[in-house]
Amino acid sequence: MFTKILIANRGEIALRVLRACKELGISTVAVHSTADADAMHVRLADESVCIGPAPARDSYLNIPSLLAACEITGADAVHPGYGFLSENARFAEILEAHNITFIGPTSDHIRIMGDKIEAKQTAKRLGIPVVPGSDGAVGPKDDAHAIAREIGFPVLVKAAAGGGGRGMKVALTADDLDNALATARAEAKAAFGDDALYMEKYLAKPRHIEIQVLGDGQGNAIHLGERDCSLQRRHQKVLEEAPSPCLNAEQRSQIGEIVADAMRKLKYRGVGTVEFLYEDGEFYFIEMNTRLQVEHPVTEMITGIDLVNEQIRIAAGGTLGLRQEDILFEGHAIECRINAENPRTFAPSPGMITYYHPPGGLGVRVDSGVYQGYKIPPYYDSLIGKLIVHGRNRVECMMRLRRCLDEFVVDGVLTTIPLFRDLVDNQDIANGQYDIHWLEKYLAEDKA
Ligand code: MV4
Repeated sequence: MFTKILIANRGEIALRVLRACKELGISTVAVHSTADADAMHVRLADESVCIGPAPARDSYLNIPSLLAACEITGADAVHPGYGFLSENARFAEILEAHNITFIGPTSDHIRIMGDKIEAKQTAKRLGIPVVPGSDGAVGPKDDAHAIAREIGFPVLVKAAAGGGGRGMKVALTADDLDNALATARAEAKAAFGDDALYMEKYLAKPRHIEIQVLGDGQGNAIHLGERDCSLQRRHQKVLEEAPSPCLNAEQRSQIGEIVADAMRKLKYRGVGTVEFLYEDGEFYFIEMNTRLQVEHPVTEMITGIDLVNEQIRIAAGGTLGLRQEDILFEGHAIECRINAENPRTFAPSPGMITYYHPPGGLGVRVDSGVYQGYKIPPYYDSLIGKLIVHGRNRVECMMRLRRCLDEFVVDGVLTTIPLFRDLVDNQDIANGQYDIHWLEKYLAEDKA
């Protein structure tokens, strides 16, 4: 096992990882920018190192600085959290070259899944159902119109280097196709320096359902069920739940087994998430994330499994101790992302938290790095915490969530808490009847 882990992140996820390290008896090193000297992750870690100025590219994304911090403190492993360098294959390689363990998958697996065309071809080869589309990239010399006719309109043009919704263009009919391709190519070139494109059948009203997997890199892998993450705004998840209101146990185990089997063949190591669009009872692979995700706690709440503990044990060479039949799904969990933002305009609202009172009680978890008197810096994303609520069933979970939202006080900055108070009283949400476009429509109507 490791003796000292450096946590290459900040905020609530740095605390989440710290807690897992403490329970394993592993020393911790926090890193921070000059803007984060007063952050909670710095206070709770055994040691801390300032790695640069406020802008993330000079600190949390600064690989030489992070290497120096490992060297100075003698850390033998790095946990990247999510975002920042968590899906940077080069970072994983550099650490390994310095005999420091990257707590995550192999750099090869990170690289494959980072290229959306390669990811999709790999998924398909491993038996995962994918969205019908071009088999690989659509080059400038290919007959894009013939491919699109084969797929059937509307088609969606996507960037190989994209993901998270960037560089996508819909072509409703053949008349739109040249335009969609040209715009997508120009945007992809500018944003990623890679203009490789592919095409897919456009699914009009799907849900976003993702499967959590855990593998040990030695051919053992299990699934931990799904999360429904359909409630998004501008490709940012807002509320996530597990299980999905639209799946039964049989559907869960069917898609879960397909994904777990694929991960066994791939010899995948660590935690991963396989993302699907789900429409009319069918699953369609879109992407795979090779990191711990923001919304991992809803899975932890219904399975009782500590995903960060598993990540660390597996990175240290441990085998998967859990068998698929050991995984039992109990009750229902919902996560609300609490952002320091105006709940109507979503404009960031940094500043001092003058009063802070989180909810508590049975089935309630608050993952947050803030405290009363903490000054939220303006340089990073606006997530200040997550409220995760568990109940024996979805109805109990929703009632408990409503109670928790009433209890939650964050003064001094604006937060998205009022939005969640509205959502828990909405009939569609109560019924679990929503798709990936529901929230944007709701927000557009609400403003009228
Ligand atoms: C799609 C799609 C419809 N059809 N692919 C957006 C982010 C990226 N991960 C994939 N995305 C989509 N891919 C096909 N073939 C619609 C979306 C999409 C979306 C997906 C998940 C959650 C929210 C979304 C919001 C808009 C569009």
